[in-house]
Amino acid sequence: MTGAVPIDRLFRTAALLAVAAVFAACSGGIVTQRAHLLQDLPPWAELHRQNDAAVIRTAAGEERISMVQQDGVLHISSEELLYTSKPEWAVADSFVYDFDRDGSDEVMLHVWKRGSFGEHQPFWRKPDDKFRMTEHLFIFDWDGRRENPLVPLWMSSQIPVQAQTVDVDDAGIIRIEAPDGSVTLWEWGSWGLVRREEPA
Ligand SMILES: [Ca+2]
Repeated sequence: MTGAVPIDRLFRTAALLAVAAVFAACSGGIVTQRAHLLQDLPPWAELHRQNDAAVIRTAAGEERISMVQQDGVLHISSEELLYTSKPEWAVADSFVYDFDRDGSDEVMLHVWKRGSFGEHQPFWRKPDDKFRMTEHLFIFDWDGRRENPLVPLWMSSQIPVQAQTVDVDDAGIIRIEAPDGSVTLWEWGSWGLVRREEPA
């Protein structure tokens, strides 16, 4: 039987090639979607880079983490990788603060994504709303014991202002600067962020 290839080996080879082709197609699709996501950001959008150590205060104590952010992807680690932001998000910036003043810190992300809503877009919205790049502020509780330690606390739909930069001061006041230089201030209300009047 020299030179003959067993039929089961042919099937295995064909199956492996098929799996490889599907994997290449899928990963290529993800890369392409990601590239289009970043390309479709408005020219004034800024995706900040950071490589910072942070301390998160929880009811059980303090946890030291590192937050590495580059090209719209955020990684949070302690001794091991704990969190990677979703591939369909471009994370512009991230913050740790006790926004709701309950004694435990939250993580807030400034995110670009397609569409104002998540999976459950209201039926009366136009289909093309799903593809428009929109800005969001997402606030998460932190639970380092969970597989995904970011637990959604408040997930905004599209924010009503353009945010080129977002900053948080020592009092937890969120300062959003638009590309035209105009500034709005936001803070935690009874449930979620509310606009704050400019100080006199
Ligand atoms: Ca809190």
